[in-house]
Amino acid sequence: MYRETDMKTAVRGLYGEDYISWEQVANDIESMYIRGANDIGRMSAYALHIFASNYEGKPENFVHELEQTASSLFHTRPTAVSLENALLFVLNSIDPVTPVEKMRESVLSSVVEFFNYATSSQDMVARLASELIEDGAIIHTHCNSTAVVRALIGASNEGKNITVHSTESRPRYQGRITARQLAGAGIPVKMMVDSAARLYMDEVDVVLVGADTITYRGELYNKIGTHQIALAARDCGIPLYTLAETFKFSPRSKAGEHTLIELRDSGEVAKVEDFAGVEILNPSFDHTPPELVRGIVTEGGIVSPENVSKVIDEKYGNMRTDYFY
Ligand code: RI2
Repeated sequence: MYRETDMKTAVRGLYGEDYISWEQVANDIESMYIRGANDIGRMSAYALHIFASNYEGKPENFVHELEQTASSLFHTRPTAVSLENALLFVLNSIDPVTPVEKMRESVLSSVVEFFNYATSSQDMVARLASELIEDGAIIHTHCNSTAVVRALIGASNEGKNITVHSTESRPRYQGRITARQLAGAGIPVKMMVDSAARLYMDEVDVVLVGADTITYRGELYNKIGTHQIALAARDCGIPLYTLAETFKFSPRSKAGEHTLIELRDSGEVAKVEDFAGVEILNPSFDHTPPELVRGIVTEGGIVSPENVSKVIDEKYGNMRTDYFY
């Protein structure tokens, strides 16, 4: 578990960087140097740790400037609710009528608490998901979910002989990261272009994917291409599970708030100058309906899509969640 005193060391160990400003963290999240829903949650919280540690402004401005900083971080990647929930966790930790030093301490301690919670919940999700994987299974995964990679390596380390199909996940090719990570752990991997998923789905026993946001009605927002893989899985009668720590559940979606799908720069897809007159679309995520999701593996166990609302009500019922709207 991390302590307040070793947060900087922890972050250096995870990302190889010494972050001296919250803006540096925001830039690295936006550029996807820091990526993955769990990581961007932890690091957006850590950005508030840097803000609070360095704050030298007027005491009466602390809350406003903290909220402004959180809002800037919120807009770096709008789809993964892990980022928003991390910021909400910290913002809800302060009592604005207490002295600024007390509020600063609340921010610092809540960041450490969130960091530890995000770490331990990913451990549990990976462990529970590895139990879904049978010896001899072929598993399809998409993009690069740390929770999924850890579950697969865990199953392999338990002696299960598995093979993984990994779709490379254009345009940023996070599925290639997955392929290298699993091959490096000695797991047989077959990597393919995204559009090959259906052709090989007949060989697959189970699909495991990560999650960026799970909505109140159990809809899954994940890397672009996930919905098509879910349709292919249903076509073949194969279950799809998503691995999602509960800070990837969206309290805002209870009010029917639509989850924004991040549209990234067209230049990630192709050289724009080579396609005069062509609109190049680059949505980073899509949304998979709950009926295509067999279960959501959380740190508290497997949740069915229809029960997500209960988890959100229990977890977020007493939190203020309207800071950014
Ligand atoms: P973990 C990633 O998004 C993928 O969509 C992945 O499924 C999800 O975050 C969850 O990742 P991006 O950051 O939290 O690559 O399981 O855009 O690592």
